[in-house]
Amino acid sequence: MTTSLIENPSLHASPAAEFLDDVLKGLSFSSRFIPSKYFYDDTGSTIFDAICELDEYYPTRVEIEVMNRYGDEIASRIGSDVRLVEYGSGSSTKTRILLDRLVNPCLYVPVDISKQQLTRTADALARDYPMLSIAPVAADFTRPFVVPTCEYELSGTCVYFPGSTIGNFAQAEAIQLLADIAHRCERGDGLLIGFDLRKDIDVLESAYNDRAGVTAAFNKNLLHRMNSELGANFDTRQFGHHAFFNDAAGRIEMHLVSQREQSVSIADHSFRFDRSETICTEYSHKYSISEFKQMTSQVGWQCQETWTDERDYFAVMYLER
Ligand code: AVJ
Repeated sequence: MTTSLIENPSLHASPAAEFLDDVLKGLSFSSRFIPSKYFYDDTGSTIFDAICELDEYYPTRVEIEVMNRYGDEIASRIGSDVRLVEYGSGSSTKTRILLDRLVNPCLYVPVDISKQQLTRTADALARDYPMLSIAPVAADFTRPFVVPTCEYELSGTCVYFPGSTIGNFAQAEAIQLLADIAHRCERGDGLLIGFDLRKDIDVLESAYNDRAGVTAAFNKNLLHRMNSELGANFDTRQFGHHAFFNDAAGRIEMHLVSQREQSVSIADHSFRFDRSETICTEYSHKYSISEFKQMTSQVGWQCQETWTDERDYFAVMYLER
């Protein structure tokens, strides 16, 4: 049973104005930067689903493998009669592994910035889990939002944050977000989080520079989006895709690289790009388990258990408030 989609004040009154604001600000910085949340318009979400099918892009596949292998253990750690709140629910593929194993979850709250995908996913889940109460929330989870409650007694809340999306935040922002989540939780509530682990640089860089160029299309979709939604005049052929591992910062960085000297106008602003000047469009931090334990314990989370795949490529960690 699904309640109608809740639109949260955390979503800017006009997403377009916020998009324009963030782009004008981001392109005015000396090291130009556009937040990766703007990848996920409908086209971007579809391209991302294609990325998850790529041989080189292992995170999604490996996380699903870990969830399938240890799903029963994980579900029993979470316990029965919980409210499951999922950040950045996307297509909820992994959620089904949990929902198949959780005992009497009393409410599932998918939270996502993409309303279309949220509605599609909630409807599909409602069909497949007719006994489950679903309350989808369209919100930017980096901002305060209201979490729906359920009509009957629940044993607690488990926040589910898969997909290494935590890796897209600069470390200070990631710590702040984990603190905000803790702040919204009661003592004893849980956090089940998936994060990508540090590994051989070649494996990492191949995952973000796939041979078929799908990640490049994902990255360049941002230029198309700025042209269509903000009236910009990016010549998309004059920007290339580049992703590399910044060892010192412990993260993959994705950039759009200007192929020649050029100017781009957006609204009544004009931005000059030198040849090989870049726009950073995404960070994807890679952590060790000890680093992540240390980071989460700083803001009120205590690690209870961690599950990884045989090659220690990806970790799923359960923590309690
Ligand atoms: C799912 C958002 C975590 O950073 O690995 C995939 C997004 N970017 N390929 C990631 C992404 C390039 C992905 N996240």
